Amino acid sequence: MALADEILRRRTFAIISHPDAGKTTLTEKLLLYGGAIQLAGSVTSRKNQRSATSDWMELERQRGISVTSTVLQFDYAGYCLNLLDTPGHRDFSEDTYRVLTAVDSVVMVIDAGKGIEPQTRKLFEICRKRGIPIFTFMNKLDRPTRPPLELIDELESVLGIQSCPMNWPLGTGPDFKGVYSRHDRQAHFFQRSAHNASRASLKVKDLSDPAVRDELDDSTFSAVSGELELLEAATPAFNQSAVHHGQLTPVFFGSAMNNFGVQLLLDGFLANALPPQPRRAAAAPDPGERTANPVIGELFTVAPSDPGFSGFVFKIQANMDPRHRDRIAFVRVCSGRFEREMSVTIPRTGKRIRLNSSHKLFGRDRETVDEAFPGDIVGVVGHSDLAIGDTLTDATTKLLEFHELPRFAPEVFGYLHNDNTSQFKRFREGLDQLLQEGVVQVMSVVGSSMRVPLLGAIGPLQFDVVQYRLKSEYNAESRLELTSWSALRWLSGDLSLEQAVALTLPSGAKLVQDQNQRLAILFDSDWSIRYFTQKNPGVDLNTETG
Ligand SMILES: Nc1nc2c(ncn2[C@@H]2O[C@H](COP(=O)(O)OP(=O)(O)OP(=O)(O)O)[C@@H](O)[C@H]2O)c(=O)[nH]1
Ligand SMILES: [Mg+2]
Repeated sequence: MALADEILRRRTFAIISHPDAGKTTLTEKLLLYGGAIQLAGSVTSRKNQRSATSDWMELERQRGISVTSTVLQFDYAGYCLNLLDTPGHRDFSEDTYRVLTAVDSVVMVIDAGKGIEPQTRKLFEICRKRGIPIFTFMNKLDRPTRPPLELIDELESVLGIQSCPMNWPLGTGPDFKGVYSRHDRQAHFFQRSAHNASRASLKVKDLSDPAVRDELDDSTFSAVSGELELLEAATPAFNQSAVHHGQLTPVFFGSAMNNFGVQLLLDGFLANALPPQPRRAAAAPDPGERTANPVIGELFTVAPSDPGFSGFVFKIQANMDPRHRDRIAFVRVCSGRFEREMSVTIPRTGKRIRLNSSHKLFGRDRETVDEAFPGDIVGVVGHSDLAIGDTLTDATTKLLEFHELPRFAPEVFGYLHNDNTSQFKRFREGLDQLLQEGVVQVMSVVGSSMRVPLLGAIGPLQFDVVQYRLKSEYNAESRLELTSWSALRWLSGDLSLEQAVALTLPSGAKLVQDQNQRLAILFDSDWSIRYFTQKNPGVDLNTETG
């Protein structure tokens, strides 16, 4: 197939939301349609020990939450989908943000019983900044929900995005009878299937059909009719271009757990989502001439159809498969054709490496891939010099870099002790790996001779993951000593170490250097940050670093 055709059939998207809205459950059901898994695993069912394909990590299975994002690639109806299930918990949001740099659209899941929750709002804002098209799935219609019109209204009043309901619920909770598709005026009736695990069968009718009328009690019928009338008058007409620009979100209702409304979502998504999009890049400086601000010159556009290969690493994960115990760099292909054994340059180091082990990913499973195309996420194994944020280019592509991945300021800090010195080597090796994955950040206090690593995280669950993985993957015990610092602010790159040491710090604040030697200050309160700003006018404090 020609490069252009391969690009056209790709759809790369993430599923995002507040914790527990049903992302992993929806992911499982979407896989069913691709025939990618025989029987979708139920996230909570312990009875038959079937577990979700995308929550592969032991810790995720134990706690029933997603800790890390997962890539699943599968074919459906002639399309090649790269689906990324993300963790909803705020503590893992950096991983989710990185995923958002690698996709072309998102499906935002909302628990219809709760409406828009804080983490959904935050993730939505990131998507909006990036202009990513957003599709909305109102989930858990099998349970009592907020009034559907209120849910729609909230999209506009809380998120500020216009919405177009593609279908509409016929009752909710115990009275949930199905959904009505507005564009083709068809009713899809809800039927629970055995174990909620196989395809729910659908009967399709017309809403004016007496057969529909008979399914609904009087009050549901009149409520739905009224709501539909109101929608016609009050919501904008469907406009694909507005969807593509992230200004209008198509809304689908259903129940992921019961596999209801999932196919309508998938088909509506495929009919309206964009294929891989062009990306912005900058010329790469010589490795020896890098400064704190690596972006040089004007940004330019890299189109997927550009013949030269380019891509970037947005995630690193080790030990996904206990049988291999290796490290996978997740590469989003941006342009050209990716080939299994190709040689690529890493502009950050100037090094050329030959890729000898490249995989298509499906949760923790992998399969050797011979070629891949823009939009694909490829797992590259066995190159310890690849870091998160690295660009890869082939010899025919001019040296360029994608500057997609900022680091966020950690908000909890702790010293991680290794009390058992006989385990030190394993402890260090494990910690170095987790740092490369960006699970936590490490910093050192300027002028201190303390050897115990000082770690920073967005939230305390990240520390749990570090300690759990050190134990389970590296057999190293650790002890966390939390500190009272609660904020880190990076200083601007042009400040020298001498100048930074001379700054007036409030008591309790400390000057540190992060793993890239960038200077930052740790504070223990907002008050302390304000005090610093007053005492050091003209010194910028940054919550993100490039
Ligand atoms: N009643 C009902 N429960 C659902 C539905 N979809 C998901 N759930 C339940 O909601 C809970 C959370 O589901 P997950 O799919 O793990 O949620 P998640 O969004 O992936 O959560 P995190 O990854 O931890 O952010 C589980 O107990 C699911 O069984 C649904 O349609 N109806
Ligand atoms: Mg999940």
